[in-house]
Amino acid sequence: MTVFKKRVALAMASLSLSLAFSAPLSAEPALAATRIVLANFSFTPSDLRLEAGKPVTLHFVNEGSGGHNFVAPEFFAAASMDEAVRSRLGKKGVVELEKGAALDVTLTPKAGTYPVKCTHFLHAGFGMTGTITVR
Ligand SMILES: [Cu+2]
Repeated sequence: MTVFKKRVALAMASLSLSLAFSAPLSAEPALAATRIVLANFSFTPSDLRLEAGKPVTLHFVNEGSGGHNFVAPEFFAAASMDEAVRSRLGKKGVVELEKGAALDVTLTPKAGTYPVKCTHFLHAGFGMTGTITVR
């Protein structure tokens, strides 16, 4: 076997292994999902409500005519999530989306009330603000 073939075989083996692990177990309840729409100039819902300690996937979609973001530094800092997800959001806790873009963020929220805003120029003043309430 050439080195290349060995590497391919190894990659295939680890791929099937990770697929096996990522396949949902039928006994486990489905992960809760919440859709959050960014538009000109609003968040829907603007009063996001989540359950403390319960993992959830936040599905962000930008349906606006330009770029928008969802900035909630305190909320993301308090929540637990994979390091890869945390580094995607950055230290300031920003979901940045170009027009038409979407992003899934899976996390476990911590109880509290957190402000949200879009930090694009003037967007918060036009109404792109909201709150996240975690109970
Ligand atoms: Cu905006």
